[in-house]
Amino acid sequence: MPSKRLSVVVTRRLPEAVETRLSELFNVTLRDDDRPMSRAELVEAMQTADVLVPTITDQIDGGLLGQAGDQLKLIANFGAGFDHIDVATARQRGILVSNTPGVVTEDTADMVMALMLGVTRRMQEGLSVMQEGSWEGWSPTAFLGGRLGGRRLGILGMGRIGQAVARRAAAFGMQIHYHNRRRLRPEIEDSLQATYWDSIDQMVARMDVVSVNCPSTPSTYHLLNARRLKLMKPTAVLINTSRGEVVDENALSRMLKASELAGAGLDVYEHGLQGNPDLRNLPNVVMLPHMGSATEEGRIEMGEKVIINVKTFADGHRPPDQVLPAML
Ligand code: 8YV
Repeated sequence: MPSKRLSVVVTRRLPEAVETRLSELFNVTLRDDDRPMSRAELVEAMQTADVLVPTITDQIDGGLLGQAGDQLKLIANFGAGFDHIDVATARQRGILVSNTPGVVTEDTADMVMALMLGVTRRMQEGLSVMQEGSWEGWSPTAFLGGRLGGRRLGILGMGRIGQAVARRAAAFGMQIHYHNRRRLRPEIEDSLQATYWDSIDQMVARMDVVSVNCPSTPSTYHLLNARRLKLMKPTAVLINTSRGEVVDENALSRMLKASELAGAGLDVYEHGLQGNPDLRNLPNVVMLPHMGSATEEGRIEMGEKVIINVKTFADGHRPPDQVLPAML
């Protein structure tokens, strides 16, 4: 006799193909609209579902996990980062957590390059002039930016995304430097022609562009704090496509306003959905609404990863992308 189909609650609208396949395989509850679930809705979901499929917009903290029903056995996150889930508490309660690594790598790295070019080639200013209709025509000295080729790029966090950024930046002629918790194996370092810095302080002080590509964990909170940001060259540019919490956003915005940093390209924010209002009107800042991994292909692949994780679990095995508290 076939065993009971797992009950799966998905907290946001997902691409249609993903929702269809989930519905074929499991007893799925999908959203009618795409607004994030309220806390009360999340509690209800966690009291009824065997598997919860949340996204970054759901804060799955200890308080919420404490209200989960005994039937909840897997949180299969739709996304690579899992800093919004209290994985340690989930583990204590016997709830597995999985994520979708790998599928956001190339798209996020593309966006890092887009932001780097956006800032160094002054695209924000160019766009504004065209949108306002105030362009006065070509001039030999108008909108002069800087060339990426020859600049030193310091990558903070040399995991999958950091390495994908390094490959792209090398093709633009940049010199690749990095800091990572663990130094890369020599053959990978060689293939990326990347120079390792043990000291973040020393690295950031010498870079023309710094790209944040590490996850948000208790140990990376404000990794770029006011003191470290001040070590950067006034001509340097900061790119953050990781998590807002890694950078002290107030300190960054003060420095950008005071021209103590040349510019920033930001896809993620420490303070709220709209981003820091102080940053919004600065011409040397390119701000995007967390679009780094937002491609049709990437979202489908994320969904496929979620399906594999849930199906493998339903078949009695550990999900291939299970995450553990020790990974933080
Ligand atoms: C996703 C991300 O869009 O995967 C991640 O960790 O930051 C994003 O690019 C988001 O998390 C989906 O939940």
